Formats: sequence, C-alpha cells, structure tokens
Amino acid sequence: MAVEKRLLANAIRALAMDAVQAANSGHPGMPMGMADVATVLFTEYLKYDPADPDWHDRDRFVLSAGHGSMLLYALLYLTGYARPTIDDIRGFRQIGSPCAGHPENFLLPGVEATTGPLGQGFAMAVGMAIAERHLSAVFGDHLVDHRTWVIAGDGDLMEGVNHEAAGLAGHLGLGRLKVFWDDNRITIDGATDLSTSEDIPARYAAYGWHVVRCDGHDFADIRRAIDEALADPRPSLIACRTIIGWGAPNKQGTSATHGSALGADEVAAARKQLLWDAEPFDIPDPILSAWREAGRRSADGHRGWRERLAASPEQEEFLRRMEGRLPADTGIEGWLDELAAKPQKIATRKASELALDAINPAVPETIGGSADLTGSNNTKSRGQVPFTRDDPSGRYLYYGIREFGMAAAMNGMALHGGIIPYGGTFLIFSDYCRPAIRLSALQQVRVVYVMTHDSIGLGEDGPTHQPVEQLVGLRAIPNLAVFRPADSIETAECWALALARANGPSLLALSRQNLPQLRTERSENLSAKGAYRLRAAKAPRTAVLIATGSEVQLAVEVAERLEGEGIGADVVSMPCWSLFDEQESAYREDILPADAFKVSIEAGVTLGWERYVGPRGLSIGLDRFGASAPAEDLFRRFGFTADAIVPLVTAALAAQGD
Ligand SMILES: Cc1ncc(C[n+]2csc(CCOP(=O)(O)OP(=O)(O)O)c2C)c(N)n1
Ligand SMILES: [Mg+2]
Repeated sequence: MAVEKRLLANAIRALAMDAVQAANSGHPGMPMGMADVATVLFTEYLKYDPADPDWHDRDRFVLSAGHGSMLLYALLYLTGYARPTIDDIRGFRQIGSPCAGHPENFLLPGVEATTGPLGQGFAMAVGMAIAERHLSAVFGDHLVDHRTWVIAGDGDLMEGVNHEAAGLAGHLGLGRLKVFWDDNRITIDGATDLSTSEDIPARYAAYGWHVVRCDGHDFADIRRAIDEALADPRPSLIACRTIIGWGAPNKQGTSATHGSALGADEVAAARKQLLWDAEPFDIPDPILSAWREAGRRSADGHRGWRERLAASPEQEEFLRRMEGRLPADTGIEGWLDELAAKPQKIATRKASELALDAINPAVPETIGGSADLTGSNNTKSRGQVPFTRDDPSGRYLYYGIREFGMAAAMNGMALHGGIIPYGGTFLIFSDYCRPAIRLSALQQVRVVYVMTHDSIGLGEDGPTHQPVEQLVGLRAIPNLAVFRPADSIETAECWALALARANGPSLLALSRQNLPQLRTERSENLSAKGAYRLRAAKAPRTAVLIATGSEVQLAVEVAERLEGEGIGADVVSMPCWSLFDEQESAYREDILPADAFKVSIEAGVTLGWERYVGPRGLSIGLDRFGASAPAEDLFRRFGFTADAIVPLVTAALAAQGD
C-alpha cells in the first residue's frame, strides 16, 4: 500500500523535532517547513543511491540553509544511507555523532558540502554545476549526466555572494542547477519585511534564470513547479511558499521555530496535530519501508551507469580524475630541468604562468580562472580555451569581478570531484574570498589560490592594493598551505606541492616585480620542507636570516654584507610556515638553531614572526599601511634595503654581546 506523502514528510518533521528537543539546541523550523518539498525531491526526482553515496553520476544536493541540518540527516537516515543511524540522530550536536550542528562534508557521506555560512552552499552548487557540464563535455552524457539541487533560505538569498554566484550561473547557462527557495518570509529577527523588500523573482529573472513559484505544502503543485523547472534550459529558482515550523500549532509561521527547541508542550501539540503517535525517534514500519523503497529508486540507473563505465575505453582516466589521483608526470619536473639549465629573472607571477604552461597540458583536470585580472595574475596558460555556455569543455573561467563567488565556485568544483580548480586575484582581495578560503580548508578540498601583487612591491597602486596583514591572516587558517616562493624554481616547487595536496587548499602569494633566480642547481623539492638553508654562513655562524618571497634576495644581500664585516650568516628561505612546522624537531633545530641570532625579513606585518626569531630576535617588516610610489622607492622608504638592515643587525648583535 502506498504511504501518503504527508506521512513521509511528517517522519522528517518528527525526527527534526525530537533531535532538537533532545539536544535542546538546533533549528526545527526549517526542516518542518521544507519537509514536503524535500519529500517530493527525494522520493520522485533526485538521482542517488544510498548504497553508494559517492556514485560519481549522482545528482548533487546542497542544503545551503545549513542550519536546517536535521532535514538532511533525516533524509539520509530515512532513505537508507549507512550513516547516520538512528543513534547518530539521537546524538545530534553531541560529541561522537556525525550529525553536527551544521552539515560537514567530512563527517557523513551524502553531505556534499559543509554549509551553515549562509550563501556559500548556493555558491558552491554553482561550482558543482560547472564541474558537471565540463566533465559531461569531456567524457560524454553516458558517464556524466546529473543535476545540482539546492535548498536555500531567505538568508542565502540576502547574502551578497548569491548575487555573484547567480550572475555567473545565469551567464554560463547552467541549466542543470535547480534551486528551491524556502520562501517562508521569516528569519531570526522576525518577518523578512523588517529588513528587505526586494523582488527576488525579478532579480533572478534579470540574471537570466527561470523562475517558478509553488505552494510548498501542496505536493501536486511542488511537482508542477519542478517539472516546469526541468523543462527549462536555464538555471531555475523554485520559490516555495512555506510556513516555517509547519505542524507546530502554536509556533508555526514565527521565528520562534527558527533556532530553538520547540519545548515539550509544543512537541506534544505538534504530534497531535500531525497525527503522529510514534515514540520519539521511532519511525513506524510502513513509513520507514516506503522511504527505504524510495531510496532504491535509482539503483537500476546506477547499475546501468556502472555497465557503461566498465565498457568505456575512458574508464581508467575517468576514475583517475574522479578519485583525485594525479597523472604520473605533472610536467613540473621537466620544467624544473629547463629552469636549472636556463635561469629566469622574472616575477613569480610570471613564473607561475610558465609553470602552468607545463602543468596544464599534462594535468587535464585543472580548470583555471581569474576574477577579471587574467593578465595580471598570469593564470591563463598557453592555448587554454575558455569555458563558455556553448563550450563547457574549455578549461579557463572568466569569473568576472566576483572574488568570493569564484572562491566558492572553486570549492564546489573540487567537492564535485574530477577537477582541480585554481583561480586568481590580487592578494589584497583574498579578504574578499576569505570566507570561502576558510571553507576550502575546513572541507579539506584541493583548491589553489593564485594571488599576485603580494606586497608593497606592486608599487604605484598604493595602500588600498598593498597587502600587509594578509599573509599572517591567511597563515592563521588551519589546513591552508600559504606559499610565498622566492623565485621561479620555488614557484614551480610550490605548484608541485599544491597539486599534490589532495586534502587541503593552497595559496600562492606571488610578486608583481621581477626577482632573480636564486637557485640554479637541480635538486629535490626543497620547498617541501617549508624552509631550507639557501646559503650557509662562510664565517662562523652568528646570525640566521629568514625571509620569504621577494625578500629572500634581500636577505642574501644582507648576509653578504655581514660576511664582509666578519659576521657569519645563514640565509633561510621559508616559502611555507605550516610545512616547516610539520618537520621533525631535529630538522627545525638545524635550520633555526637555538643559539643563532635570528632575523626575519618580510614586507608585511611582523606579527607571528616571533615564533621563529624568538624573544631576542629581530623582525624586519611593515607594521603600517604602504604608500603609492614606485616599488623601489617604497622598499627604500620602508627600510627594505641592505643599507638599512645591516646596521640594525650589527647593533642588535652588539647589544647582545653587552
Ligand atoms: C553568513 C551567516 N550569517 C549569519 C548566520 C546566522 N544565521 C543562521 S540562520 C540565519 C537566518 C536565516 O534565515 P532563513 O534563511 O530565512 O532561515 P529560516 O529562518 O527561514 O530557517 C542567520 C542569520 C549564518 N549562519 N551565516
Ligand atoms: Mg526564512
């Protein structure tokens, strides 16, 4: 006997109420309000197989309104994923349960993205839809043919990033992207008319989206809207008029249901209203069976897909890319040979472009791009063709001036799998990407940020464009590898490390100005240790100069001058703090000996360098905003010259001898 849809949806409502009540924390309103829409999606439309959550051709479902996490946990449990179990759900928001407050991609298969920071789930979904179209163009519909579905709340559609993401999706014609808007007219502070009066459907229509409305509690109407969306070649916004907390008789329709437990009395009243008399966390058999059956809907489709994959001559390459395994030769070793034979005095941004000229033909899963600074970021390699709505096989994205949207889209591509995205902007505008960079790190995805113009060395554009506090701010993000290479060799090495970092993002901070190639010997990847001795003291070692990026050449000059005064000085190039911190203590002690006088030189704020120079060391940096002038004048003005630094070092050494 077919179980009524409303009963299926009420199972979601019951689990959401019970879990939030047990935790005495969480958000019941959104899952209760969107339960009907989600039930139609998961029982009739979504392509997925709970027996294999990672099936590469599954539809992607992103709960952008991540506070409604219980909606997703309930769906995964009901449709038959191995996790969460009912005990996991009982442990909602507690230590040991994968049912975290907000969905975490690394805790539960079936959670496609970490969501909660509003707007970003939506923007990541745009990246997933880009990835799908690209891989479909490369491998064909028989291997890649799926959709990306999103549930977004009022909050997602208020956040600025949805403007960037929706504009990009409309421009690229990502018709496989279908977004449900939980149009409940409620946010935390109360009714949405407290803070907004914009015409969202008109705005989306202006982006080039298809927009359709429905009653989010009328199953036939929900189906009608979805069918209309599926028939339209544009990305769709499906505005679902809903009542937040639907089923809680005294609180529904109010922000009281948004973010706290309903309370025992209201839960009891809701059970009565919903005619739900099962015990907490108990789903009556016929209802659970009907859900489990719905979870098997795509099993045949999955089997057929496996057969097509097995028969495909491209099976191996497809799986290599989807499983994130790099090709044996990434092109970098050959490029390093060339650099050793023919040293280059070029900006590290240019060195990155030349590295990409070697990498991109050898590593077909890269998709590059820039937020409208292609010529400055040097992100487009030789022969790289744009990704367009007409030709999604292209591997270069013109993101437009949408830094945050770009970064979030790259997260989505990496989460989708089969793609290694990299994208550029000025390092100063890493601030515009920062919430997405943080999510790259938290979600453990391989995204490479190419951030150029990395100091006052950019010159005349002045302090608005000159990063000073960005490097240390980025280094503070756990699981983000921040690289600041000193020359063309280190740039290629850092690219190799970034590509190999399968479980985390990397950021390359690159110079606008030319830098000499400091290494000419072919060697192992020295940047892999995070810091290494570039030049050993000739006189007995007294000082160790630690520098990054464009200041390494300066450190070499300072060392030579010190040697001239009989002071032995090592030069340590430190392209990546976090990799150095991971080395064994014997290595770290050898590079930064306790008994040496340590000096850091970096054209940014000195904050943080005390961990390497120690309390008695010296940090040369820029603890103020820069200024507008030619780069060389700025370096001189702010004391980044051997003339300025040598006396500081000798004075400090003399003071220590006192
Ligand atoms: C970037 C960001 N800002 C603020 C919050 C805190 N927050 C969580 S939910 C929410 C309100 C969202 O309203 P809506 O999307 O309409 O959700 P509903 O109340 O309808 O469930 C806010 C402000 C957040 N999670 N992310
Ligand atoms: Mg709302």
